[in-house]
Amino acid sequence: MSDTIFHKIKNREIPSEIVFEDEHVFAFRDIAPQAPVHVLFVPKQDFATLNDVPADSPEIIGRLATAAATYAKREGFAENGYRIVMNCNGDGGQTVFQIHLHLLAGAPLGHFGA
Ligand code: D5M
Repeated sequence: MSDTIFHKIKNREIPSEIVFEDEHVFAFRDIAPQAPVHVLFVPKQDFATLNDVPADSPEIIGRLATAAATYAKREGFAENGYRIVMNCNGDGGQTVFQIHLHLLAGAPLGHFGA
């Protein structure tokens, strides 16, 4: 769990464009963007999936969402809008097992389902 690709990005061991960082969260551009803006927000504390975040620590997730909103406002697309998504385990489509919030923006996004 301490050697995922996202750890290597956090530690600058592999190249990535880090676009946001504070005490608790770092964020970088997704390597396979699904929208004109596609940024991943990752807590500096390690959790493999959303299921592993203690119920009495909602701030872990809250910080990801507020970091995404801060970034959206800073970059000027907050008013137009954006989407945040977190995938969990197989059916959710999770492929990297270090929790992360996807921020998608830059174009009207369709509704989605199964
Ligand atoms: O999302 C995992 C996301 O991680 C997926 O959209 C690709 C992205 N990814 C994988 N490797 C990299 C690197 N090296 N840089 C940037 N982005 C990366 P999930 O929700 O787990 O499916």
